[in-house]
Amino acid sequence: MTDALARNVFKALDNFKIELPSWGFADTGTRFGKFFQAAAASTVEDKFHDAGLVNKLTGCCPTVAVHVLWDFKPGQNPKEVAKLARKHGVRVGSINPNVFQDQVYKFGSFCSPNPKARQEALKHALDCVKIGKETGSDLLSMWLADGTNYPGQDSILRRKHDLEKALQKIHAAMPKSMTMLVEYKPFEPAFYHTDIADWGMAAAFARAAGKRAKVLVDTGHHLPGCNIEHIVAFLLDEGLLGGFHFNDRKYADDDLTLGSIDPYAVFRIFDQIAQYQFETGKRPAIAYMVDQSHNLKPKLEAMVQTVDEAQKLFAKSHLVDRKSLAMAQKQMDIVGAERILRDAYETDVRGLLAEWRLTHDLPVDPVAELRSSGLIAKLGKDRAAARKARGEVQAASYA
Ligand code: PSV
Ligand code: MN
Repeated sequence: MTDALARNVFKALDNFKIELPSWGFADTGTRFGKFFQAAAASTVEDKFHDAGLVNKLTGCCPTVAVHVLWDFKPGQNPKEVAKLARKHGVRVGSINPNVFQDQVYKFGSFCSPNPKARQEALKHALDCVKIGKETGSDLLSMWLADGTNYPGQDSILRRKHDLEKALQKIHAAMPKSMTMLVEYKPFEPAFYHTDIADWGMAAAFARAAGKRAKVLVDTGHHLPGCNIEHIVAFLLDEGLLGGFHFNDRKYADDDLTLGSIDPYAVFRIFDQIAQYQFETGKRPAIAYMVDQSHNLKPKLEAMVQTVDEAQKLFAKSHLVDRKSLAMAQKQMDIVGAERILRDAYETDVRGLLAEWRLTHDLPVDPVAELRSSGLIAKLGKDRAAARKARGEVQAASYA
């Protein structure tokens, strides 16, 4: 590898920041059960502590996504939460309204046939805009659980119109510095139709909302076989790619570690972004965020593993010989073009990444560093004691 190429990868890595989800550090489960971990975060400060630790180990996770109902106490001054984040060397990142948990949202939020639910959802989203202003966040991440379970259950058109109106109001309340991200999901928790089922609907809703609304691509939210990198290239060209929620899935959205099932697919996503930058010279702001709640893997290890994996696949995408690729494409040399992509993908970048880490005073293998540190066991003991002192009971964990 030439020095120039290595420098190019280093520069790309310097600018590659990944946001961690506060909810990825707390005890979570599936709808069938919850398996507890002694070291799981139980307070918002624990979550920032853990995110701060991942940031220290990897050097690329300065912000933490917050889920408003889970991370802010009613009436709490949001500035206090922002201060807690700073105490642990991180900042509050995207603000995630929660319009799916309360009883009033039984039939949806912005799309509900119940006007009370629509009003509550709007009020909550507007409060989230305020929280964003006070915490210094510039991202409002909109995911709705809205949808129906049965044909005929509700008017799909009425739901669409109500959602458009709500998004416009929220967008109008946002400061100029804020971007709204519109996330889509083909199913779950609604199983007949979801109101924002795919990227095309998310794009249409974003356009209807206003100029500062873009699409959020959660890598796990696609039907099997979907060509996600094509979606990414298309959205980039439309100026509508806002960001990602990283995770992987084998069948449906199941929060698996990014790249654990199909690393080549993740590489191809990064490749389309690098290709777009090469062809247009533009550097669009893209929010790279993790959205994984591990209920079996130790949460901190899984998070560091995810970041490491993302950096590897990202680095590989910056090894693609873009000029030769353009030539092969012009000559309609399919095998030649594919071999150029595969060459980059098959390059072992672990040495390169280790060098980049050394230049930033970071551990060369952050997963190994965490695993050998004994930190997770220590946190488990400390947090068990803290929970006991607070009178909280966590079911005995298996491991
Ligand atoms: C929904 O499945 C989702 O992907 C949304 O981004 C939520 O905010 C997140 O997971 C946590 O529930
Ligand atoms: Mn998501």
